[in-house]
Amino acid sequence: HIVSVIGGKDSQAAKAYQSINPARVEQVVAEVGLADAETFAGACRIAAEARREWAKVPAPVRGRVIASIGRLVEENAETLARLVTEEIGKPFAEALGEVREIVDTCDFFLGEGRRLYGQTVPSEMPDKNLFTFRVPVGVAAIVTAGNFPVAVPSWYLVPALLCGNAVVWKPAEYAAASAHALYRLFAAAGLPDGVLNIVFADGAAAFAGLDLALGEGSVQKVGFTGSSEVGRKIGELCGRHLQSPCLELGGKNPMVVMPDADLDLAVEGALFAGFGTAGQRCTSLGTVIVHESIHDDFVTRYTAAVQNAEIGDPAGDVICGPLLDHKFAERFEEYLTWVEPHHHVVTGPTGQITAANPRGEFTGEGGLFYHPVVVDGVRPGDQLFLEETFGPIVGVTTFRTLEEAIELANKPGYGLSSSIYTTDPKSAFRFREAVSAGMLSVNNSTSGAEAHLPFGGNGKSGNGSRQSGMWVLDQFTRWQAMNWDYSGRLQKAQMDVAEI
Ligand code: UN1
Repeated sequence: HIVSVIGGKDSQAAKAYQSINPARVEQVVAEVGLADAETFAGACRIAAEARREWAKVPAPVRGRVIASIGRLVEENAETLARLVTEEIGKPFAEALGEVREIVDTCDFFLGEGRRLYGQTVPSEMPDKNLFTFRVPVGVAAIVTAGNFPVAVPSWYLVPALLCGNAVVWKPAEYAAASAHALYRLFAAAGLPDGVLNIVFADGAAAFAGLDLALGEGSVQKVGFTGSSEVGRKIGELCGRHLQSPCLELGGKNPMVVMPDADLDLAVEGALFAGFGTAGQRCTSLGTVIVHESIHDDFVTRYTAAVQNAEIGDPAGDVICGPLLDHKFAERFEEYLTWVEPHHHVVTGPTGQITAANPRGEFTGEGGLFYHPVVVDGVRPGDQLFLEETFGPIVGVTTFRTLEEAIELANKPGYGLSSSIYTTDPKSAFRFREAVSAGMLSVNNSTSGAEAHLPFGGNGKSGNGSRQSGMWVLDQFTRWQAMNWDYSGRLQKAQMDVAEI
């Protein structure tokens, strides 16, 4: 049984929720107490108190706390990864990779505690110095999805804390046990009470609580990772309170396969990006845009690879586990209705897998497992081409020229990740220049971004904010400019221009 922890204390719950194991839906992983809107706003008030002392702790000392978090996560990596696998059905190897991503993030930011550089800037007047300082924003409210229940939250939590902010974190309910375990590791690293608070709440309560907190002025930054639809609502809410959130939303990530590509490599990349994490990464592959001259060859090889992919118990060595939760399974059923008569499902049956697979090795009875689906013949106007389908389904379409491929890649209007397979640097660089995506890979899949590069998207994938690496510092600090005049007289900028 787990509940919100606010100011270091377990908090009262307003409502009960059960987090289940999607590979065995009968198994309850955690009974979760959900908070109401007032409790959420109360947590923000407590954070607003706690952040004052935390901001005074020297940044290098905060960096040492981040180092301890990294160490604790590393020491508990297998246990945490096992819990992630149990709670959201992520294959164990991927879950371990996700935990590794937290350690990478801590590695990066522990040193940032000794940098957090400001600047000295020349003045237009003599005997005057100009400086800039990074100032913590205050309280960050972080709302995260459960497909990366520990790594993606850490992308916010670690830099926010390092920069001297307090945090109220609302994880996804269906990943509550993983989130709570991560919270405990953060707390054990020596964060003062109230600096990091975890609040379990349903979307409506969190939204209302956030509205209250923004109105009261106890939250200065909102970070949200989740669907484009909810992101839009968060953006509107923040806009009303004159705040600009950090939004990391969905993706319809394209992979362009040029005629000169290494096809085996492209097939392997499309398999991992399309069906790893059961297609439930924001960076998962949406559509393969393959040159018409190699289309048949690609589809034959890709179909074979997908049909041979291991699906089943995520604790084992599989590529594709179950969907995250009942809600996601229901939505995926709806996405499957987007398959149109002119499409060609090349992989066989679609829908939930209820019995042993054709090879009789299926280890997932009683879970939210779905057949991986490859749909050929998708056209630019199709819903399947245009919208994110968080789940194991990949579309295939063809092109004639690189410019046409780029147009197809940009058409859905998302802009998170993208990829091109080619042996010609000219094609790769032209694609880089023209693709509207925050991230692109050359000869690698759309997923698997590293923790020290900017992560984020354009268009429906976000508001241009970037996470990870040094770029995220601009989310959790504000620039403060200072001028110091030691001339002993009032020098007026723009008016007292120095003569030469
Ligand atoms: C997400 O799905 O929200 O690049 C993030 C990747 C991972 C992160 C995915 N490192 O696929």
